[in-house]
Amino acid sequence: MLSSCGNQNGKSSSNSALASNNAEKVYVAPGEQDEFYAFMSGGYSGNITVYGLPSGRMFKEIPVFSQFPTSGYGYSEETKPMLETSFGFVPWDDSHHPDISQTQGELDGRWIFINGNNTPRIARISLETFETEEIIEIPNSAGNHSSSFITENTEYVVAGTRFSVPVPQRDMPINEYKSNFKGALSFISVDPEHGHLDLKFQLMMPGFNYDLSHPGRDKSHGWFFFTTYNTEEANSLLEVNASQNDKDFIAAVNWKKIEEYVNNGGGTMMPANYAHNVYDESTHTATSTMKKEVLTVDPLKVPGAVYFLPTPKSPHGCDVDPTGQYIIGNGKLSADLTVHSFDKMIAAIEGKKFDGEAYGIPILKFEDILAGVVKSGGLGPLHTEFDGKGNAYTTFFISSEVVKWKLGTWEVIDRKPTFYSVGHLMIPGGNSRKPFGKYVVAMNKITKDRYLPTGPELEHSAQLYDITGDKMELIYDFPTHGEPHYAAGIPAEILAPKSKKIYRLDENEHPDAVISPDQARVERKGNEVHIYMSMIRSHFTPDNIEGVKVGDEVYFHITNHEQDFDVPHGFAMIGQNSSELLIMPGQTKSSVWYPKKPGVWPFYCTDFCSALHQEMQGYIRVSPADSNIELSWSLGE
Ligand code: K7E
Ligand code: CUA
Repeated sequence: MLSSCGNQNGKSSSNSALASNNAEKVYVAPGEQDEFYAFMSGGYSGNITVYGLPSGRMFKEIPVFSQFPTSGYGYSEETKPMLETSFGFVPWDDSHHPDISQTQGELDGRWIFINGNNTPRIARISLETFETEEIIEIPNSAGNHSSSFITENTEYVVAGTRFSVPVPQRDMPINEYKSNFKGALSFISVDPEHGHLDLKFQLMMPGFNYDLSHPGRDKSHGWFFFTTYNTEEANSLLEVNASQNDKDFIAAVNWKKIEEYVNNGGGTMMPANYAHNVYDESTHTATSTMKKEVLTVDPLKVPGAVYFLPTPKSPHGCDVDPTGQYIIGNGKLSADLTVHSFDKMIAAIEGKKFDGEAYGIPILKFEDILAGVVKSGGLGPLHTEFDGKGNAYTTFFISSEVVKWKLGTWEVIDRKPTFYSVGHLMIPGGNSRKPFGKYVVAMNKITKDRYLPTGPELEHSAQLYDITGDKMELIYDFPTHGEPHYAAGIPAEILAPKSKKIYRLDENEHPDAVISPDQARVERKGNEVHIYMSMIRSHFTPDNIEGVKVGDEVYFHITNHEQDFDVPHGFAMIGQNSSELLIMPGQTKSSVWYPKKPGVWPFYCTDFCSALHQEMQGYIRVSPADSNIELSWSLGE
């Protein structure tokens, strides 16, 4: 018996990465810190989770598109506007692709962006506070999947529609899809100082499915590349009908050219309706505005701006190497990887060597632009990342492996199994000019026997490989939350020093803040009762309130007076149809409560904040609707 140490799956230690030097590679001793942050998309959790590498320890879940009772995000009065859309309040989304802001093609660590795939949105998250600061809805889109990827100076965050739709939306027969639906590619400008988002223009492309995208960089900066599938424009049974064409396209978009066209007054303003939600850090409050128009661009009006690169076969990932020379299309129904050459693409465009057109957009000749083919021997290639040392790493979903190959020679150098069915992979900085090629994280769709069973559903599994040598070494497995699709990693030394520790009370501009305890008060305006409260270890001011009546609408506005790092307080009220509030030092948050029954009802702090945390509590007396008990409040009386 070789497997003698209780391993029920009969795996020997050799394929379980138990070599002691591998254990040392992921061991971050107590009190030590990780070398990298990894931001994992949450998929159907709608959020982002933050991990350390190499330890695989989870540090935080950042709420983005989903209500999050742990902090009160999306429940507090201040953050509810973040989740407003043209469809009303949408407290959930499906987030796939985080991307960290860049300056000159290198990670600058100011913001991270992520897409909402379902109700098309793009979010910007501060990497100082790890809070979602802005969400913009994307009109004329559906299945916002080829998003959110940024250009190399964070000029734009780019979003492409996976599902083409009627533009403008209208009631029409589904089977008239072909040549009537449109695919919008949206370019959202990012204010260089504050990061504010503005939908600058939408390119109205033929009605294909725009699956993934990546920016050109360095020499190809100014271009953006989008994979397409369903160039057949099928509207039913796509698994068959969208797999007819031998080749689909990568759309190459010269956004600099379109920007110039738009800056010179080009494009057509079109009525639209989409939400733009902005969180203000000094008032700790978000506002939601509905935008009423969007600038659209017809690609045929800007000659030389858009070309199609034929790419076999229903490509998924669309990745650009750190030099900007190679554009890799991962045909998910193909065994080989297709690599296009940027230089050859430019030469073919200049030589006007076209192979026909689609809806007026020139198609380049496959042979003219091909840099090479990677004969991988794998099945189901999805996504590629780069180590900055001339190597690329591609995931294969069907054959469950990561394949390492060499840019330029296209030879396969190494392949390692993943357990199981890998989607994206991530090398910190792997989507920039300067990757940090020490680790690759494979994000797997299926977990099966990797962890103790937890009923029918297991958390997805990430696997960490050391890529410093010629051969990849699997060194660790760790569970992830939701369904990470893509992730973004960054050296800790870029982010950790600027991480915010407290909100300064003297900078708190929340209109309902209580800056000193003597401002604490309770006010009645008709049937609205506003409780302006402060909190500090270990009491609320006030903690006894009387004169509230059944039928009132009670607003708590609570300011945390702590000015020490990592001392939040929580607030929870019995029977409140909302979550707690977790309030950071110096911050103000509000929530609403509808008292339904007469009685004396307690509230308390939810975060164990001091030895006397259990004493941090109070009472509200609720009287019948017709009571004439005066409003009063007190502390220590
Ligand atoms: Cu391949 Cu949404 Cu980027 Cu999942 S996507 S894996
Ligand atoms: Cu404040 Cu517990």
